[in-house]
Amino acid sequence: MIGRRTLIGGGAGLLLAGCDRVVQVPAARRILFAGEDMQRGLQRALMDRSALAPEFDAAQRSPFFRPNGTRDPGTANYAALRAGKFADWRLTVGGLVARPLSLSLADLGAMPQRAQITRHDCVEGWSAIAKWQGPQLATVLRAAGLRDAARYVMFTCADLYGGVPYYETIDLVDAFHPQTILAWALNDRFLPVMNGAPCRLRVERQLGYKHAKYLMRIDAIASLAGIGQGKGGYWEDNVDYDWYAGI
Ligand SMILES: Nc1nc2c(c(=O)[nH]1)N[C@H]1C(S)=C(S)[C@@H](COP(=O)(O)O)O[C@H]1N2
Ligand SMILES: [Mo]
Repeated sequence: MIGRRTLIGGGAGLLLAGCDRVVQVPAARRILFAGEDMQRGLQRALMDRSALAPEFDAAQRSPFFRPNGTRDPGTANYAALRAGKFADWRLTVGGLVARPLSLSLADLGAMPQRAQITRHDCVEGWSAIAKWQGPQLATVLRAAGLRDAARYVMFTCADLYGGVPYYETIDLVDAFHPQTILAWALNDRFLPVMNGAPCRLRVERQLGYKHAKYLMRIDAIASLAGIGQGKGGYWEDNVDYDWYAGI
């Protein structure tokens, strides 16, 4: 097992040891923090990414879980699925998997469930606490069987931004994190349309924009390079949000 000590024993350890002095030398600081990739890599190396996000009591839930971003995808396809109470909705699981899947809401509900009361933090500066329920993403990925080359999981949504479906990606550490679920229930009811019906990602160690709503496809992929502008998500590609939005 690679522990925190092993990780900071490498390049990051040097940084930490000389931390006070290093940040006072502008040239050294520029070099050390030159690449955004390096900064992000350092943050990820120092974080215990398997740690659980805090969970709360039922009484601590927010009275209302406000929607943000798309409140209704509004496409003809989504309107038809919605009119049929999502009986015809299927979640396609493909890409670098051994067994592609097509899952109905009933299929998701029949899998082992995880329920969690967590706090959602939006980068725009609001938070809300709610209960989410659904199968762990890990369960679905194991059922599909990731191929060796898989490194990331991509989510494709029903809503369009500039004609293109909202998309997001996470790495396999977050994909297999125990609190990463495909939520179909919010506070013990089916997801409201404004919050991503019929199914949305909850990836509790990351900021709100990573929690893709209106899921249509999940694909195991080898790299972010071929998607959008290559930064791994709609906001990452278009507004410069960080790909790794760990909290
Ligand atoms: N498909 C899709 N997913 C999305 C968004 C969106 O516009 N479309 N907005 C994101 C943002 S910025 C946040 S904060 C949360 C908001 O979730 P909520 O609408 O349930 O509050 O969804 C995220 N997932
Ligand atoms: Mo957000």
